[in-house]
This record gives sequence, structure tokens and C-alpha cells, in this order.
Amino acid sequence: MPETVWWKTGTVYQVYPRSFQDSGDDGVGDLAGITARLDYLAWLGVDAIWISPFYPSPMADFGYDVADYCGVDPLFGTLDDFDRLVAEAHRRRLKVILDFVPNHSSVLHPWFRESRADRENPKRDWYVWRDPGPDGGPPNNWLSNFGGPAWTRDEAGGQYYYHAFLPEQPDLNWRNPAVRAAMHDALRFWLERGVDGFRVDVIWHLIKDEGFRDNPENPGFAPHQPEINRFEQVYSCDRPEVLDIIAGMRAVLRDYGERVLIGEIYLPIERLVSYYGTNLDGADLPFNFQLIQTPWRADAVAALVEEYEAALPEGGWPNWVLGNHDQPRIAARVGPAQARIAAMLLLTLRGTPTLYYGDELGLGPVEIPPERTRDPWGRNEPGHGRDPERTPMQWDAGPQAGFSAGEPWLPLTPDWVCRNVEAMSDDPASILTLYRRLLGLRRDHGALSVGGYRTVALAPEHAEQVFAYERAHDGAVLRVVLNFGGTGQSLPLEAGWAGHVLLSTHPGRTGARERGQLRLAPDEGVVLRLDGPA
Ligand code: TEU
Repeated sequence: MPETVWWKTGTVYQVYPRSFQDSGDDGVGDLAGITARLDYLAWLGVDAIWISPFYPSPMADFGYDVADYCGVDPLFGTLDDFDRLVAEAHRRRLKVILDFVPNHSSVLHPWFRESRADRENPKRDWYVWRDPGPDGGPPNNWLSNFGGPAWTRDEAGGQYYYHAFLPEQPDLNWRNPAVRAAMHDALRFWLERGVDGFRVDVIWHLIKDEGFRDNPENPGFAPHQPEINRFEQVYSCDRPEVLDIIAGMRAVLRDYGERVLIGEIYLPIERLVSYYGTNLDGADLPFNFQLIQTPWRADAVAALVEEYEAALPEGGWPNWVLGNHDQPRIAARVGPAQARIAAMLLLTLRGTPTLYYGDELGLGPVEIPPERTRDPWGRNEPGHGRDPERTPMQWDAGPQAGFSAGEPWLPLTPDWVCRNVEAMSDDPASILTLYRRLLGLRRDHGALSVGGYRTVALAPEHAEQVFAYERAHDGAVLRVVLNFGGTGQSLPLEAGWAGHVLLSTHPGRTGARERGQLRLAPDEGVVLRLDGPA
């Protein structure tokens, strides 16, 4: 195989630690809980776990407000628990990726406490402080991603500090070399403990416009959108200087061998691909969230894949994501039948797939009553909360679905009694079985992990509802045909060719041999091995 680096051939599984497994009874997951479930992840067939933040934090944004970059919050355990987790993961050949949150710290981080103490403090310039605007109000029109202004006035010094997210999450000043050095030390702290890489939070936010110019109004703003969308984020993020900062981080990782740097980036494709850096010295995997943002239609998804493939820089490795702790669950968005198509798509496209915990169970809609809303964004801007995608993992039909001996911090899905690992793992028809088979197929077939990609052109009457593509490697050709619609389809195969169904989303079809025509049931997807004319 030409490409054998683990983060290219492997599959990443995101664990939201509050919600995966509680080893105690406080209703919140922890590191020991994750360790106890590693056998499940090895059984499932993923290659790496990315763990959302577990650092000491007042939890204003559930850990994305870090008060110490080199520790473990007691809620999640201890550094010893962490070391055990890494050792046990590595024993099972699972890589461990940490969530690094360098754009902002918690207000309680000692750096910020010093910074706000007085204007002469040596740490003053570690954060983004500005004098009030001419009218005494905020320095410019930048808004917080979670609603309201992005500037908070600090009475003591009379200045405003900038926070792209909550007021409890002040942005660090990455133009200051001392900040870079301190952050590089934090990366080394974890690299020395054996971590295999980082997912870097809001990496496109790290540098702000030097002149702090106002963002322009967004002519397309609609009232149902979050307030942040009133302006185009032109000056508050995605500044050209950020690439230098990323190259600096990447260089730190390089000293430790094959480690991966994944960047969280919500930008359109043409901007996204610049984050691979100059000569690929940037993010190894700039997260590609396009599947989340594209309408769920065969033609739209086909066009997206073509556009992304064409935009990638020479040598840039693709990646795909269907969900994360900030986005509605895929099964809630497209429904249970199409969630299976989504699984097949994610695991057969070219590039590293990232799976979100619970999506392999098809976790779907869950009502969070207003009084149980936990997400600060959902409290600021009702309707935009992220709690529904953060509900506990469902392990079995016992109390609290095996997640905790106590009351879980968020409710289970209403169908948890049958939608859980134990109930679904032996069921050949379950989506969990489908995920496991897809992961197995990806491991067994180089065409899926490292093969080339080609869209298969379909007649117009099919192209609206069906997306077909081929993955080829070493003479083997696999064809993936996905029915995004609710009606059956019959597609001609090339004259004399036969297709052997390696896997179907519909149990029972696997193993079938198709000649002349490929018949697809509604919502069915298949992976075919193509055999030439007999
Ligand atoms: O998310 C950044 C981010 O941009 C999202 O919150 C985004 O605004 C939303 O998904 C809209 O699509 C990261 C973390 O993943 C998130 O959990 C944190 O709250 C946020 O950064 C601040 O650290």
C-alpha cells in the first residue's frame, strides 16, 4: 500500500467524556469509564479515539474553558487515570487524540487572572484587550458565537477583553510569542505522555485582524439564524497569519514522529483547503464538515464530493465528518433509514472518517425539556442548544442504559431500551452491525482505505436520487451505490459485467450477485465488487 500512516488509513471515533461511561454515580462520564469501554471500541473496529476536553475547568462550556492545560479535572479523574487510559488504548492498538483548546482559556486560568489584575501586568498582553470605542461602548461590532457582544468590559482596567465564545472564555493573544511558547509546552506535556495527536479547537480563530476592523453585515442573514450570522466573520477569524501559527504547532508534533494535527474549521471548501498549509506544513486533517452542511440529496452530495476532491492540494489527505458534539445527530437530521446510507457514505469515501459516539447506534431525536437545558448556548439562544447530541451512550437495557449508577446529566433517548449496544450487537439487521461490517470492510479492502476515487455518471433519471462512485486500488474496483430516496431503483450495469454485493445496508442482500441490472430497494446502499465480462 502506498499510504500506511495510521491517520490516513484509520478511522477516528470521537468520545464526549461527560457522556460515554460514568465509572461512579455522579451521572457524568469519566476517564476510567472510557478505559472500561476500550474493548467495545476495539470490537467495533475503529483505530483512534479523540477525547473532548477533560482538563481542569469550571465547565462554563463543559471543558472548552480550560483552567489548566496540563491536568485532569477531578470530575473526570486524575493524571494516573489518563496514563492508564493511554496504556490500555495502545495495548489494543488504539491511538489517542486529545482536544486542544488554544484559542481561549477559562477566566479562571491563572494567566487570565494575572492579565486582568492590572494594565502593567506582564501577562496583560497574553489576552486581547482594547480600549472602549469612541462612544464608550465595545471596541468594534464583533459578536460572540454564543450570542451577545464578543467584548466584556473589565471594571478594574476600564478596557474590554475579547471572547469569541462565552465571557468566561477570553481569547488568548497568539500574536504574543510568549503565548505560543507556553502553548507549545502544553502540547509537549501531552506528547511526552504518549498521545498520538490533537484535534485543535476553532483553529481558524487563533489570529484576529490586527486593526480590529468591523465585520461587514451579512446580507443573507435570516432571523432564525444565530445572532453571530448578522455579520460575515471576515476580520474576527480566518486571517492569513493563522497559517504560520499552525505550522508552528505542526513543527512541535514533528519532533515526536507520526502524530496527527486535526484542525476544527467551519469554512467553505475553497478556504478550508488553505489550512493544509504551504507545502503541507499546516493541519494534517482540516476537518471537513461539508456533509453536515450540505442538503441530504444524492445530487448535492455528489457535487460536494467532486468539488472537495478537486480542491484538495497535491498530497493533501481528505477527511469526512457526519456529526460531533456541536451538531444535530445525523439520524435526527435524515431519519433512521438514511442514517444507514450516511454510514456507508462516511466509511467508503476517500479520506479519514471521524465517527461520533452513539451514531453507530443511530441515536436520534431526544427532547430536552427547557428546565434540563445544560448547554450555555441553548440558554442564551433557545433553539440553538447542543444538548440533544450530547446524551449518554446507551450500553444495555439495565438502569440508566449502563451509563451510570446515578442520574445521567442529560436524558437517554426515548428508545434506549432497544437502542443500546447489548441489544444491537448480535442483531444482523442493526445499524451497529452495519457500522461494524463497514469498518471491517474498510480494513480488508485497500481500495476503501487508500484507493482512488471516481464518480460514476448516472442517467439523469437516476442521478437525482442515487449517488454512485468507485474506489480502486491494485486492480481491485469497488463500486458504492447509494439510494438517497424512498423509491426502488434499477440501474444498468456495464454490458457483460457482474457485481458481487460485498455489503448492503439491507440485511439479506449481502453476498448476492447482480448481472445486467443492479436493483436497489428504497433507502438501500451497496458496496459491489465489480467483475469483468465472464
Ligand atoms: O466549536 C466551535 C464552533 O464554531 C461551534 O460551536 C459552532 O459555533 C457551532 O458548531 C455552529 O455550527 C468548538 C467546540 O467544538 C465547541 O464545543 C465549543 O463550545 C467551542 O469551540 C468553544 O470552545
